[in-house]
Parts: sequence; C-alpha cells; structure tokens
Amino acid sequence: MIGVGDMVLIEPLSEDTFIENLKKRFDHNEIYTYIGSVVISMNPYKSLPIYTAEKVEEYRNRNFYELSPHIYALADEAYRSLREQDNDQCILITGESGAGKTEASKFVMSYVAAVCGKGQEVNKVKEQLLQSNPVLEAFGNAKTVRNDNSSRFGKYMDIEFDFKGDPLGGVISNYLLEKSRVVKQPRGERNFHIFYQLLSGASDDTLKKLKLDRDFSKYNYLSLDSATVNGLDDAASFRTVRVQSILELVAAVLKLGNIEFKPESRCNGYDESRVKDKNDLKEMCELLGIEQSVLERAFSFRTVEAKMEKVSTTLNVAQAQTKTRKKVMGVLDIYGFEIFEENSFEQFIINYCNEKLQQIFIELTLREEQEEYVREDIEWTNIEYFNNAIICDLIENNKNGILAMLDEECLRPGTVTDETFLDKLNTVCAEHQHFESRQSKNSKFLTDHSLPHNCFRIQHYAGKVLYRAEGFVDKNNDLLYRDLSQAMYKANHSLIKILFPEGNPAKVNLKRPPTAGFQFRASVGTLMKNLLTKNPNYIRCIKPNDKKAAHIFTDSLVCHQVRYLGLMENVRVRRAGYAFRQAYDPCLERYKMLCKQTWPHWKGPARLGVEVLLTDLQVPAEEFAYGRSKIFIRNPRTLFFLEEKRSRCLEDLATLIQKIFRGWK
Ligand code: AD9
Ligand code: MG
Repeated sequence: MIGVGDMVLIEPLSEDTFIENLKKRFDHNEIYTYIGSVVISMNPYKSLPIYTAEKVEEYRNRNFYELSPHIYALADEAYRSLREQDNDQCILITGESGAGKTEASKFVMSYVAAVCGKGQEVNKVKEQLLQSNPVLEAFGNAKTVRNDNSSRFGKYMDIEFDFKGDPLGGVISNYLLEKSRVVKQPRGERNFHIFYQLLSGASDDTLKKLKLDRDFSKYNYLSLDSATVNGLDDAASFRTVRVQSILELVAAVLKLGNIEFKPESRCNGYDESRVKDKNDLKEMCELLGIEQSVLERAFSFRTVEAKMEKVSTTLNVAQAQTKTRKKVMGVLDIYGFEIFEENSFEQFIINYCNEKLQQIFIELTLREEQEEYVREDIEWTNIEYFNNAIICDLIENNKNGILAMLDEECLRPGTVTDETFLDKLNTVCAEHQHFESRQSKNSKFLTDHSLPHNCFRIQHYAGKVLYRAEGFVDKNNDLLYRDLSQAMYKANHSLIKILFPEGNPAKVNLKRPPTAGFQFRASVGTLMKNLLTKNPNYIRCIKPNDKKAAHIFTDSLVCHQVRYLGLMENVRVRRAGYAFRQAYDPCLERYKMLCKQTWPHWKGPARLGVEVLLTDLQVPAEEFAYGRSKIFIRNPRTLFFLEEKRSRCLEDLATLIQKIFRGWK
C-alpha cells in the first residue's frame, strides 16, 4: 500500500500529513483514498488502467475495506446494500469545476451496470442508461476555462431496480441549464459541444440538407478563439448523438444566431426592429416548417400584457406510481463550484447548488453524527466545524434572501433594473449587518470599498465570489414572449411543437410563469428532501492543479479544497467515533444465529441479547459501545467478522437443507 489508504489511520494527524499522504498516493497513481466510507478522488488528468473488466471482477462482492481504495468499492457497497438490505442509496459527488465529478458518476454507473442482472431485456435497459450520457453531454456540456468538458446543468439520475436487484430503468432530472451560453460565451470558452460535433461530424449530404456550412467562422454563435479542444474528438462524438429532428433544431439555432436586426422608425414615433438579411431567416423557417412572415412578426413585435399576476404555487414533482416497491440508486452529478473573472446569475445558481450539497454533507457526517452520540449517551467530545447553513440562508431565505429579493424586484410594477435590484440587496443585506452578530447570514454578504460598480460579493464556503448584477433581472425573469412561442407552436415540426406547449392558443395562460430562481430553489429543495430519504455515499473530488494537466500537484490548491470540503473535520469525527451502528432489534435478528443462547428465539430485551451475542463471540469490549437504542461498532473489521460468520453459517444451513432434501428423495 502506498501511503495510508484510509486517512483515519494516519499518525500523527495534521493538515500537512493529510496532504502529504494525498500527494504520495497521487504520485503513484493511487487516486482514491478513504476517510472511513467517504471516497476522496484526485483527478489524475490522464487515463489509468484501473477501470477494466478485471478490476470490476476484483471488487465485485468484496467488503469495502478489503482491497485498496477504489470508486468501485463504493459502488459495490451501495449496490449490495440496496439489493440485500433493501436500502435506497444515493451517490453524492462533489468538488469544484474540473475535479472529476462527471467522470466519477460514469464510473459508478458503468460498474453498477456491469454487476447487476443478466439477460437480453436487462442488457437493453443497461445500454439505454449508459447511452444517455453522451447525448446529455453533447447538449449540456461545454468547454470552459476551468474544464474542457464542463457540465452546464445539474443532473440527478435515479436508477431503479426490482426486488432481485435487476435494473428496470432510470429517471433523469436536469437542473437549470446555462442557456445563455447558446448566444454568448466568455473568451476562451465554447458553445455547447453539439454545435461543433454537428459541423465536424455530419456528412456533406446531411449538412446540405440542414443548409449548413462546415466552417465554424460562418456562425456568430460559435466563438472562434477556441473552436477545437485538445483531446475532444467532435466528429467521433457526433456519431453517437445524431437524431435527425434534433439536428434540424440545432441547425436552426445556428441560423438564428446569424439573423441581424435593423431599427426602423415608425410614424407613431416608436422604433421597431426589422430583420436585415432574410436568407438565414428563410432557411431557418424551412428547417422548422414555419411560415416566414409569422416568425418575422414574432421577432419584431411583442404583445405587452396588461396584467401580471404573482405566482405562488409550489412545484410538484410528478411521482411515478408503481404497485411493487422499486429499489432506487440515485446518482447526483452537478456543476461544480466555480469562480470566473466575471460571474453572473448562472454562477450564482451553480454555487448555490454547491452550498446546498455541502450542507447535506455537514448535516449528515458532521452534525448529525455528533448529535447522535450525545443523544445515545455515548461519551463524546465535540469537534468544531464551519457550518455553511448561514450562506444557504442568505441566498434562499423566503423573506429576505437574495433570490426572494430578486423575485420581488422582477414582479414589482414600475421600472425594474439590475441597479434597483442591487440597491435593494445593499439596503437589506449590508445595512442590517451593523446590528447583527458575526454569525448572521448577512455577514456573508461582503461589503468593502474595493467593490466595483454594479457588483456584490458573497463569502461562499469555497471562497469569495464577486457577482456582476448585470443580467440578473432578465435571466431570472426568463421570459419567452408569447408571440414567439405561438409562432414556434405553429411550426410544421413535431419536436418544436412539443418544446413550446405554451404556444398552443387553446392553452393561453395569462399567469406569469415562475421565475428561474424560484423554480431552481423549489427543485433543489425537493431534490435535497429526496436525497435525505436515502442512504448517502460520498465521493469528494479534488482537483490537483489549475492547468488541466497530469503529474502536477499544487499543494496550496489541494489544501484550499481540503479545508473548504471539511475533510479534516471529517477525519476527526470519524477517528473519534464509531464506523457502524444499528438498532438493537435488527442487529439481533441478523446475527442471532451465531450464538446458541440467542438462536432461534431470544426472550429478553434486544439490547441484552446483543450483549450476550457479542460476549459469546468474544468481540473485544473496546470495539463497541451500547447506546440508548443502538449498538455502535468502532471498527469496520468487526462488522466483516460478523458478516463473514453469518455467511458461513448460512452456507452450512443450505448444505444441511440440501442433504435432508436428498435424503427424502
Ligand atoms: V464540472 O463541475 O462539470 O466543470 P467535473 O464534472 O467535476 O467538472 P470532469 O469529471 O468533467 O469534472 O473531469 C474533468 C476532466 O478531468 C475530464 O474530462 C478528464 O479529462 C479528467 N478526469 C477526471 N477524472 C478522471 C479520471 N478518474 N481518470 C482520468 C479524469 N481522467
Ligand atoms: Mg461535470
């Protein structure tokens, strides 16, 4: 073993020894290290031969700590626990942009696909689950400064299994795609991969049908300074994602980007815009089956609604109804925390999502764990940690959180601009600070004189981020004018019709749709609640350097991530605590066959039964503690010992039954 495989065993424990251990392992291509059951994953930025079919076999059905740390061990543990103990699982993958979350989620999915079920039907389901990735990435990922394949949407996938553990299918939920990228990309970044894939991968014939040119420079939406990316084969990726009706849409978007407008004065004194060169418009209409005059009108005019209603409905997530209970494994892969030179509404949403996920980690591994020891009367010395709940509150508080204030501005009659929104923020968040404690939410709204005009700054758990208020109001409003959606609905193109249901004149809805921020907050809230009902498995991804390069380990960068991810606190809680716990009843039920005094029926209280059992098995006293309602086991090895004894006992029993059965025959 290179270095120490589980940080819990490091001696002496300090930030230096922790990082030294990560570095040593990283230098030897050991990118995975445990903190108890949490997997730390260092991005190697090179492909390693550790994801082969042989590796899958090696980790299959093995106990978590038996082999050297690997993401497969976590995937195996989660899958087995789901199948054998009927516990729904979720895999929570966190880390900043470029740390390796998406890759990790794919390794987990391919591992689970490799070990679960067999047969033609099952294989079809597996194939579909795995094939969703390239398509989603083509439309939802893009090259950014931080990551050449950066997820610009959040993704949560529930893989459903039947009682045998065979996959039944999956449900994918997407969270707020960074739509603004279609029309504008920061310097050095690209649009979504699909555009480049289409132009470089489609046949001449397809391009001709789509009225497209292979040359990126012909399209305003495709930035030029970074059109090709090292290591990305757009043409090859294209072959996996082509679907004709979708491609027509992609082509139409490129044409849309080339349409130019010119102002035209009207006799009533108002200006209006007109399409300058009609060729792109004409071709776009042909692709989508829309009458040119209809679309041109929709581009140039806007019917202004007199009435605006405030929306106060909450979003209900449709729940699939099934007769038999499905077992579920959820895999969450969101966009990682990011700080750019210019941060806008999108970064604000992305970073908020990361705050929420860090909250779950804190709640479950640091807070809840410690509180449980106190509740159960187990001797415990408290371990301090930073709780980011106040940052979440600053953003999502119903009354005076930033998102609520943004909504209030967006829905307010009168002139609303990004400046009026910023004024409001400054008034509410900054001015209250003087009267509040340092632990208040507003203390994370940073005010100082160096703040540039039109900006605000937030102290996130992972660092300070300066946001430019420009565009917040528009992006939150996210209004698609009704004239435009009605024009799209009239298209003679089945996919477009599906995409703009609100354009159906029979379903005119005068209500204002909920804002982007409101929808996001509601759906993230639902997601968090859902995750809390499942057994969490954590993968904490770390980025070794800022150069997207192999072999470079920048100590300061890693140290920063180790700190804000709360990994030191994680080790301390883990070292002082107990790896496993179980209520007395199910514990006795599971292991009672290992002891003559408890098998087959134990007549006293369950707690006493467990005590008799452990004494009989000669488990050393320092290995466990008796809580009020649960038994706590310090070392995972003790649990393996019990599990192994149980398996052997079951095997003996099976052999015995077979013998008896044969005797009868
Ligand atoms: V973002 O928040 O979506 O911007 P991610 O998802 O955390 O980010 P991603 O998984 O896309 O990062 O990883 C970035 C790149 O690092 C990948 O494109 C790979 O080139 C590289 N990477 C990450 N993990 C591994 C790995 N286990 N083995 C090899 C890896 N390369
Ligand atoms: Mg990603």
